[in-house]
Formats: sequence, C-alpha cells, structure tokens
Amino acid sequence: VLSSGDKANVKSVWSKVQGHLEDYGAETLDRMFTVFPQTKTYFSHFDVHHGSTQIRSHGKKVMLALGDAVNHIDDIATALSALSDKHAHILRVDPVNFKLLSHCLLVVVARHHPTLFTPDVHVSLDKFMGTVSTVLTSKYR
Ligand code: ZNH
Repeated sequence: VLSSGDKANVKSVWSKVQGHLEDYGAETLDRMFTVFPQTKTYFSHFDVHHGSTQIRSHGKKVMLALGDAVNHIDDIATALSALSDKHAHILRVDPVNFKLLSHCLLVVVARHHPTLFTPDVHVSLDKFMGTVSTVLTSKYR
C-alpha cells in the first residue's frame, strides 16, 4: 500500500519526468528489449530497433498511462480499468514482464535524475510500479 509519503515522492518524480515522456518511455522500452530480449516476443509486429518511431510512440503511450495513474494515485484501479481489460483479455502479457518493464523504468529515472533518486524515492517508485502492475494483471481470469 502506498503511504502518503510514497504518493508525495511519486508525484515529485513525475513532475520531473513529465516533460520527457516520449524520450524516457522509448529509453525504457529500448532497455527492456536489450536487457530482457524475451520481452520482444510481444512486439513482433514492431520495428524494435533503437529509437524506432514505433518504440517512441509506444513509449509515450505507456508513460501517459503511468501519468494517469499518478494523477489518480488514490484510485489507480479505476483510472486504469480499460487498460487492465486490454492487457488481460487481448494482449495477455505474462505478468512476469511487468517487473522487467518496471525495473527498466526505474533505471531510466535514476539515470536522468540521480540526485532526486534517493533510496527512499526508489522504494516509493518501486511500490508505485508494483501497484500499477497489479492493476494491469488483475483481470487475467
Ligand atoms: Zn502495455 C499496449 C501501458 C506493461 C505489452 N500498454 C499498451 C498501451 C498502453 C500500455 C497505454 C496502449 C493501449 C491502447 O492503445 O489502447 N503496458 C502499459 C503500462 C505497463 C505495460 C502502463 C506497465 C506498467 N505492456 C506491458 C508489458 C508488456 C506490454 C510488461 C510486454 C512485455 N502493451 C504491450 C503490447 C501492447 C501494449 C504488446 C500493444 C502494442 C501495439 O500497439 O500493438
């Protein structure tokens, strides 16, 4: 459960990330495809080369959805309900992959905002991504 301190940390991270959604989203996906190549199997219809237009546009979509979750941090399940349906019923992404994507996002944020990324903020962002991942994998059966 996200404490009020976690929520404040996540919001402060997002205020820095907000202006770079497409860049950070694309970098997160690039890292995920490189470090965990098995994740590419879900994107066989994509050009997964570094910096491709599809990676950039998908990266931005993912980041916008996370921004939605930040803006509705007290009710992420409702905010991401349609996206949760889509991941459960249409995309059927194995839940293990959410940990991989979350890890890559944390690395990207840490790399661009090293001062902001204290251990305390690290914990909060990790919990936030865990909450989002739980919501997106909650309708699998
Ligand atoms: Zn996902 C899609 C978000 C995870 C895979 N996604 C998507 C979208 C969004 C998202 C927003 C779009 C939708 C529409 O259009 O309607 N994701 C997200 C988030 C997350 C995720 C937020 C976490 C956190 N995914 C994921 C993973 C994976 C995926 C992990 C694997 C690996 N997705 C996916 C796919 C898709 C999506 C495949 C589809 C794409 C296209 O376009 O085709």
